[in-house]
Amino acid sequence: MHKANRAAVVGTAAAALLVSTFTVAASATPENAAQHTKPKSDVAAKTLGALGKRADLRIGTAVDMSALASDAPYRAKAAGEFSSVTPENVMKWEAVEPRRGTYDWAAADKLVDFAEENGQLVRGHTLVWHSQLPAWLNNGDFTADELRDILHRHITGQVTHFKGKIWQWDVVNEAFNDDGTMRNSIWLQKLGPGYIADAFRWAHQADPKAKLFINDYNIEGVNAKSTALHNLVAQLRKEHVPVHGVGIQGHLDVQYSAPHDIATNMKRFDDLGLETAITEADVRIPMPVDNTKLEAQAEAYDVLLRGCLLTEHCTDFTVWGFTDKYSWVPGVFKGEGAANILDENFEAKAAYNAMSADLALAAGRG
Ligand code: 9MR
Repeated sequence: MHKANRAAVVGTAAAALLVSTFTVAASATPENAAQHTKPKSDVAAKTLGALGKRADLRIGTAVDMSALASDAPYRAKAAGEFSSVTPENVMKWEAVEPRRGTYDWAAADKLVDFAEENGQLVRGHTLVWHSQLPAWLNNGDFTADELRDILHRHITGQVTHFKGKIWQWDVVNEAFNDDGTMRNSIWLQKLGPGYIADAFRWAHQADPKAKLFINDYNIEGVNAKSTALHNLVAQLRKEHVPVHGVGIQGHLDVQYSAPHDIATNMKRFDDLGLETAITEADVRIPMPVDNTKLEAQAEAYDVLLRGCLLTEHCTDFTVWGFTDKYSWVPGVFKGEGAANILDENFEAKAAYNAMSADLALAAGRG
């Protein structure tokens, strides 16, 4: 189906779904709330990945490599449910170059092989970030020239190692503060804002076919941060810097309202000729979980997915882990958790069913 048709269809269908979700959330007893989210059996039989393909959309997950190695049901779901994967941690700089000049690609290569075995595409995550840098780099006290050379070699080395195997790279991650100013990272401090254009140029030289993304959180709706990012990518495009896409992470919390203007925001990037993707969706819940919170969570996933389906060049929707059994959330947000679409026993939650229903509506027409 042409994606413009997909958007028109989803606009109507998802709006109806959203209204019914609101109605249920407002008036429901736990029993009928659960009933509402039961998908029709033909939809339940299909994986998110399969439904997504019919809507011209890859549905991905971040993968935790220790869980993949030790937990057979986890491995089966990761292999069967999704059509793309992102390494949650193993392609980060501290993992791939723990000592200066000593590279360790083993874990990342394992994920790339896993994806190939299962017919999945890979999102590379991430080349330039302020976090999860190796200690030798953080403590190195390098001059600007040295640091520029180190960054150049890192990007060239990593992108070359995976050349031809990575669909989309998160080249630059989390470069902005929420107020729209640039994050005062080691890169900005020592290299100035030009490090972003350099990073894209170097990545493109190393693998001209990979799609190159800039990725961030709290940019789902129209706000100071997403506007600053929009201004930056518009400028980069004008200068013919090879930036191809914008990744919207999508880390939400049921305590805050879902970003209902996400489609308006994503369209701004689409209008610049860029691809977009939801790259790290999860929706955390203040514990304990109850059905009202699960419905609110389903609605937030629905808003994110609908934003993507309504945007012509939104190419993929990735959840940041798929089961509550493994998640970064409880370790970082005290008293919160259950942020994923399957529970700890890999059972579908309302959020999974909402995604499934959205994709079925988008896929079934046109
Ligand atoms: O999920 C990742 C977690 O296991 C790591 O400890 C953490 C370290 O900062 O990074 C998490 O993933 C982050 C991602 O790479 C970038 N966006 C925010 C994600 C959640 O913190």
